[in-house]
Amino acid sequence: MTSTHRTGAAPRRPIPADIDFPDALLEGLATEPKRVACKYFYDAVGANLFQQICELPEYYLTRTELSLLRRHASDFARLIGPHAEIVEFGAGSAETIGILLAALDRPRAYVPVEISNGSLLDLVGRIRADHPAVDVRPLLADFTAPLPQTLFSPGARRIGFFPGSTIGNFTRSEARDFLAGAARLLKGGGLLIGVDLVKDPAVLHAAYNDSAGVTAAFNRNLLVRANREAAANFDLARFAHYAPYNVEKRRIEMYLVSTAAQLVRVAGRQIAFAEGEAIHTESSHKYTIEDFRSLAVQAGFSPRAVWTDPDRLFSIHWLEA
Ligand code: AVJ
Repeated sequence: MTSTHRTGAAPRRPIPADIDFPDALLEGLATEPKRVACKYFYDAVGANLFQQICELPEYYLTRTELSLLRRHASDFARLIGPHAEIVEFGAGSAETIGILLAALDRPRAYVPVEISNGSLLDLVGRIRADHPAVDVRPLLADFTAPLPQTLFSPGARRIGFFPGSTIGNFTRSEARDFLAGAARLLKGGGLLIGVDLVKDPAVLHAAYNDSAGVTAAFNRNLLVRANREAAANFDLARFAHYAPYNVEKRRIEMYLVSTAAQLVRVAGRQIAFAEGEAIHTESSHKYTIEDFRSLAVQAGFSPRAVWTDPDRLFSIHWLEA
């Protein structure tokens, strides 16, 4: 429901993740090394598994961010000011945005930008019920595409909200590009963003290799989804969840590793896997506070306040645009 904003480019309607999955899957499996974009994790089952991940004892991200949001809500309200219009990049949880909306002084509008129709409708229903005074304007779009300035009412204070360390799914240069676009969109306002921090690799490793196996199920659900939606016949028992921490790139990398030489049918094609060959399914980059602030400067923001927990697990940054 939005069009791109690049001058000279023809307006393009975003393709919901639900529709282009089989094509994207085939394309990713034809590349070397094989990969599938992490946005395809979030079908209904995957969204539910992610909820379960957020409640795992090892997965500190969500719980630490929620406690930071609660603890510092009045700081955010003071910095953001009255009558703000909030655009959220990706439809997060109603609980997370709810903390912010409840703390703000008469927020005028809330614009969740999300590519999955189901998640968007869910979120919108809950926010309209809980915050009847806020004008909720959902946008079914890929938040990585340039968003139109007309998202906001003329003269409104523009605030971006990007929680959950979703920015970690971008490489550093993709993150810089995304932030540069956000800085242009939010000019005169700012961005409140949650960023996971570099820490003891053992803590990071445990967060993506939980003992209950929920993250493994979340990763393998991509294959379940392929079997259902892309006429595939992946044998789940022959793909291992592998999620090491890459120290040099400061990121968790998730893979599905073929434990045997095998042929898999996907949308009418035969895809060959060598024994030990992997599909790269996600990267989750970690930052130091200084590192992230300098990235924000490169993108054209002025980093102001930053909040972190006593164990320095997670950070929330206020960047002025
Ligand atoms: C939602 C992208 C922040 O990278 O930690 C959780 C997704 N992947 N466990 C993350 C995820 C495996 C999560 N983000």
